[in-house]
Amino acid sequence: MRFKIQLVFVLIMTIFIHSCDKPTEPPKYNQPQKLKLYINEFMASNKTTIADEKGQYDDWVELYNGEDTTINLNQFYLTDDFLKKNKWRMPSISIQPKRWILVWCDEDSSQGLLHANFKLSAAGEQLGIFSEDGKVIDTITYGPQKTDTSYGRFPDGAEFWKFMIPTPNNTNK
Ligand SMILES: [Ca+2]
Ligand SMILES: [Ca+2]
Repeated sequence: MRFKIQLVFVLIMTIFIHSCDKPTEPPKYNQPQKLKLYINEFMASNKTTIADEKGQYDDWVELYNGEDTTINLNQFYLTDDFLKKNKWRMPSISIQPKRWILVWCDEDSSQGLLHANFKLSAAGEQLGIFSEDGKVIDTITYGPQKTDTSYGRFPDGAEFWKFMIPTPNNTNK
């Protein structure tokens, strides 16, 4: 009888200790889905690939909407410095589902809404999209770049990055 009681006690303690060991994770269904807005492709050294509205071969970043719904960019910031998450507030322009948009990185906002206030360093640097409250939407830290070769995700929105034949405003190849 005493043995049985001891056994039950040990069992209860084992279950208790085991349940204490488990890290407390929020239930899966409760986790917010990350917004599928991506830095999809960029060119930090553009000599002949594509010119902006003023005929200038400036740096560019292609964003991609991987969602099934339209995303308005006006609630997000684009930056080349993770310490300045709100460097450039994006304009009130929408990206259709599974489509792209080009942002010129030419430090010349007088040329249009999609002209950021920074350029890209071909030697390598950071690029990030942040929300109004500073949450990470997407980031990349890249190394040295090649002229007229872009660097992008393949396929669109994927984890994998590679140097590629440029496809501004189109699906990555
Ligand atoms: Ca320009
Ligand atoms: Ca592309």
